Amino acid sequence: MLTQDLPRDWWKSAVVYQIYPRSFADSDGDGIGDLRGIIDHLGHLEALGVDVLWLSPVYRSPQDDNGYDISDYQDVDPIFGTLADLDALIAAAHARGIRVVMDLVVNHTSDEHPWFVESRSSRTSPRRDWYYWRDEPNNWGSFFSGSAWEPDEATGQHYLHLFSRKQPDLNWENPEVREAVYAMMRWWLERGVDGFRMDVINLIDKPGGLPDGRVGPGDLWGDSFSMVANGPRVHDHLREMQDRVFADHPHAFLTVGEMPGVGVGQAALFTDPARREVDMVFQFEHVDLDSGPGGKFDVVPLAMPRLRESLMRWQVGLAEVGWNSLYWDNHDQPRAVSRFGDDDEVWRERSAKTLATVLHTLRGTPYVYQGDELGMTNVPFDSPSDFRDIESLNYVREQTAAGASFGDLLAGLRAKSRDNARTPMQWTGGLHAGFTTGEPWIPVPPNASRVNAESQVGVRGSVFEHYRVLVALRHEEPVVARGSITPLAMDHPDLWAFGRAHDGVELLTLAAFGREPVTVPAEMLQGWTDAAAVVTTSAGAATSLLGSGVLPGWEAVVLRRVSRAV
Ligand code: TEU
Repeated sequence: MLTQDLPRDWWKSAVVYQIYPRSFADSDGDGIGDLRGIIDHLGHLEALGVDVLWLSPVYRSPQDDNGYDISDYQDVDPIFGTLADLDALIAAAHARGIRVVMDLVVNHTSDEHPWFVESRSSRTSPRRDWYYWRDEPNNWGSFFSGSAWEPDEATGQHYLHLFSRKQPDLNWENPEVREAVYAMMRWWLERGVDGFRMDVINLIDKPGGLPDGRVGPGDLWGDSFSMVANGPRVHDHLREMQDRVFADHPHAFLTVGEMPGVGVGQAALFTDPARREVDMVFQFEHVDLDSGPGGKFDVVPLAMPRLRESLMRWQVGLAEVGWNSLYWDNHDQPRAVSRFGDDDEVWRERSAKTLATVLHTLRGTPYVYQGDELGMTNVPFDSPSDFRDIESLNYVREQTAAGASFGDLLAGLRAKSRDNARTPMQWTGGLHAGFTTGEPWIPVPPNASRVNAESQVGVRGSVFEHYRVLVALRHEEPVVARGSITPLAMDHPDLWAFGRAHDGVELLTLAAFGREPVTVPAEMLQGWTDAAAVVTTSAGAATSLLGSGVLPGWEAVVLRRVSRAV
């Protein structure tokens, strides 16, 4: 059962599990995941030991962007179930000691939301100024390809949509808009939710006059992103939100802001508890490192040292003030083991466990995206009909219209399409991986016969069991949640190493990135030879490390000792 007398920063020792409802578990055979399916599989989360369930959107939606286009914030879309089902999920999760964080998508609504329907009804509509209308569009491009402006014949003006044309942006300068959002959030808190993940919340403050964006070489549109990201009034809005929504509520909630383009400095401001804005942010630096000048689908090689440099700089940058969200992937990113690990079947499990070991012993709140705990991989997409995601489909349409062939685009899509993360959860090696008795809305990848929960839960040495050990470590060892962080061997090409220390306890995380064995510098292991290996990706790895100072390829070990100093 849940206790409510929590420390304000309870989430520092929490692990969050993200569910993408469309792809988690289908209970009614329509091929699309739903709330009853999640309720039926809460045991999986409880077995993992996670503390929080982050639910991607289940609100009423035309599903143009799979629910990130909301037409009613206070109702559940029938494909996912009913409001009663959601109440049942919240109650069932709470009964298992798991808190529920909802997705708050308020940079934009659906164009089918009554607010927008009224706003577009006439130029003099009382809700006209709830959105951005202009006679002439500026040159901004949408994040999903094409212009960020859609003409409206009826009123002869254009409206702004940074994402799809069915996702018009709300005008947060309008206090009525803000009050409507705060009322909706309070309504969900009354229903028992434990916090919010806030979608692109650092894009809500558009620059006055909406000036054109820079057009780089080969760009079809002006760069809207740098024009709208991290506007100065975002801080004001978040502080007002704290006052208007959370302040007089006895509970301690979790708030995380998704903030593409946020830097370390801004993140420290956004997550400084004294400023009361958000508890943590999702920053994008490490998930953009393999994006070339042509954008996310223009994939460039990414060696571990660049990835390490970025994440360790964020570790050090928020070590004194602020807090990191730790993630390798989510419903918008390709699968971590394929992108940052090695998804060749010989190395897949080891690299999945090694990636998890690094992430879960860093300083911050770790997020597990559904399927990570099984080592699920990217998908060998082949043809345009394999894709479902509006971002990928719009990209193909725009690029082929500009003369590219699908073949030219396939490598980038295989590596970076969001559909890689959206294939059905692989519960069993059976029909449709046990996800549905119907036809799945997106195909189950071919490796489901090998990569599935049934063959891992309770199986010693499996990726799932390794995640269970890591989650337990964060609960049992305060040094993981609260310890200082010391980057080590930052010049080593294949060794990711760092120290944690708290209250006389020290940890040393050592991870070999790559298939070749890694010899750990002897001076780094001085004083650790009789330490306990509290985490190891295999028994052999700990023996080899403590025996000869060598970490086998794609293996990791966490050593624990009590400080000499104490
Ligand atoms: O994502 C915002 C965002 O930055 C991503 O769209 C990102 O740019 C892109 O996926 C990287 O390829 C949030 C949600 O997580 C995403 O699912 C929605 O599509 C988007 O906002 C609009 O709501």
